[in-house]
Amino acid sequence: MRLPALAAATTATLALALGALSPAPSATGTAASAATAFAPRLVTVDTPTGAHKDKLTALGLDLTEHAGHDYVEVVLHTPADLAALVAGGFSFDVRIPDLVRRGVEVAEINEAYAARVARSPLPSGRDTYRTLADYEADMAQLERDHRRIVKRFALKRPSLDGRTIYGVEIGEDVRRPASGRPTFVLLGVHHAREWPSGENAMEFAVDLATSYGKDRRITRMLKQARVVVVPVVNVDGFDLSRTDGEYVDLRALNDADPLDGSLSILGTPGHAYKRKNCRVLDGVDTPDGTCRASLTSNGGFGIGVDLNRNYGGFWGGPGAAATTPDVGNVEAGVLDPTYRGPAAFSEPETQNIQDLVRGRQVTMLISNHTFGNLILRPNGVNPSTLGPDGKPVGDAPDEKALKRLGAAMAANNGYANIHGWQLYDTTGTTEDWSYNATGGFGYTFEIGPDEFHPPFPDVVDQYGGTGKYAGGGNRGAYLVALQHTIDTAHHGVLRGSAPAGTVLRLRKEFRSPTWESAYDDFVDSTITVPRSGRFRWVVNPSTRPVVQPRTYDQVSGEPWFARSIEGSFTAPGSSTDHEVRLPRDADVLRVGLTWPTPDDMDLTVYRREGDRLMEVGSSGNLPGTAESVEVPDARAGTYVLRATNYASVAPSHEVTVGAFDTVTRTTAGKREVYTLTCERGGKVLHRTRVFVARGQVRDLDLRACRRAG
Ligand code: 0X9
Ligand code: ZN
Repeated sequence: MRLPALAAATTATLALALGALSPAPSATGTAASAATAFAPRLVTVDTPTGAHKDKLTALGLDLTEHAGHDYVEVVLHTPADLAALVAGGFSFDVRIPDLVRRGVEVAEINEAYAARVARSPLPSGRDTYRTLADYEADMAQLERDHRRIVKRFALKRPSLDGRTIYGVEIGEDVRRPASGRPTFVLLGVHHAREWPSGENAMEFAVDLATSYGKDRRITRMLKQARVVVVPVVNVDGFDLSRTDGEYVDLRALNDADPLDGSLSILGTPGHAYKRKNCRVLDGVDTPDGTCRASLTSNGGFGIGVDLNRNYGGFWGGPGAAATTPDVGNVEAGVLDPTYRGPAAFSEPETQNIQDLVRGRQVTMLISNHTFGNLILRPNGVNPSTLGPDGKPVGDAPDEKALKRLGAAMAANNGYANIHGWQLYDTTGTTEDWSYNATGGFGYTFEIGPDEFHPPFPDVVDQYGGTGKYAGGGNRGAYLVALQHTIDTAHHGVLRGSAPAGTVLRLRKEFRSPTWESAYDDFVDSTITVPRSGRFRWVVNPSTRPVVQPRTYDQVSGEPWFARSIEGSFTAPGSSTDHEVRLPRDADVLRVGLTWPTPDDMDLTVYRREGDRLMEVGSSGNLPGTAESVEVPDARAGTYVLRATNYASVAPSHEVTVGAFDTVTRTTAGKREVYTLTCERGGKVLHRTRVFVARGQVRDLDLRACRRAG
């Protein structure tokens, strides 16, 4: 492992960090604040019911994707975070008590690993995490070593701190036009602290480049597709996290501390656990470096826009914080970990990916994150959620195929193949936009079991797979994704003949729905007809998933069974159970809880199964809001309705029950077409409309292009 030079600049950063910790540090004052400093920690919060999860989400804490049916892991950055959790009445276990110290341990493990192995089994042989400079150097080197198949390129917009963001394009004869070959986009590090997400993407790029010509399967696929890898989307955030991560580690290793160990334990790990980008003020490009200098009380954690809530897909909906905090949210607003930004695509980093995806036929996309060992597919919100059009969002129209491909990838890395919303709702994520705007399949990978940036050997294991998954891993999963990229059973094919050298352009303009309104969007990609005069263009379907017909169930009329039960005073912290017998199966069972005071009660609904109670729904709104639970497909039997006094002085409460039938409805849906133009020297020679469905091959008659030319 390489140690960074501890230069004057680093000492200045340390002084800044200290300044943030105690405004006027004197020698003794600093020692005192260091001794009492709050160590950021990872805790496992008990969430035995859905109501607990709702309440936890409303606290605006830094929830991780690592969660199960009865727990969620949460990073506590500040004493205020801890206080909010305690005040919320949550019980929790501390999993990593001090993330700064854990950083030291990880550094030591990495150092030992690097000393032990000359070369790791990774395609690059690397034995420690790349810095941003390493990524840039490696991409440049990969191009130098493999000029026929690797092209490095700069994304359209620089980062807020003025950095150029690079990616690599890989494929046979990459310097020639792609001539109708589809693209697989592989992304890393939307979230600054999620280092393995960049490593896995970069290693796959190295793997493809070095396997071409040696591995038959890879060589064949690189003849038919292009792979675009952007290993670090959030370059500013990553650089802060990566350098502070290392720096904190060194500070705590006393012998490497530039200030002699006297200041070795700080209250925050600097930016090591930063998540968002470097936007300090909405819409304002502050001077480069402002982000690093702006250490807030929680180590810079609050600064920035969450890039994975800033995309246009359902932007502004559930699971993303707005600029103004909701009532009752402790940290929501611009400081929230899921701050969505002031508008869809307000950030240069998301605009870059939008440009990339709309300018090619991206038939497959994976955005890598850490952690949780998950493969997540669209949509990001529960299908029963009422969407922007007032109707349930429903499943993605390609749900069956998305699930099947997820399973094929999961067979390689052993991850759980689930819907994005199964852990918590999100809107404005990468794949919710890319899938709904283009029809190209999109997934989030949550790499690794339990840490944002674990010891490096874990990266090696995740990439290549271990145990049952040895020889598979993320490498195997990405290869399945690449196979899907070229599998025309899932895409459209346009083919025909046109004069060699003609530019064919496929364009579609549309309004992409956000949660509140819609914005102008488009896709626009071109090919140049090859010398043979024959073209074959693999494309996404012309109709977007988001406008396809979708089926949902709607409650019809009055309840055929209704009950209202009065409950008496229930002491704080305790609960009262009420029972009802549902005489026959109901399409929907609705249960409500109200009480006369503006404080907090919760509702959990159970079905009696023998002598066990199975939870079938729960509701935990903020104080002053009534609770309601909807149980779909409720079978006849006994239901227990539990009213819990969370923090209420109410002398009584009322539980209502209603059973309803539903009718299945289908939205109208739309059929969309592309506009295809033939162009020469920028002049449009011919224009036609093209409809193409998944799996459809369209023979196009472009003789008109010839005549006009
Ligand atoms: O919250 C996120 O952005 C992702 N998890 S992370 O811990 N890496 O931050 C998950 C995004 C996709 N997940 C869902 N759609 N639920
Ligand atoms: Zn993430």
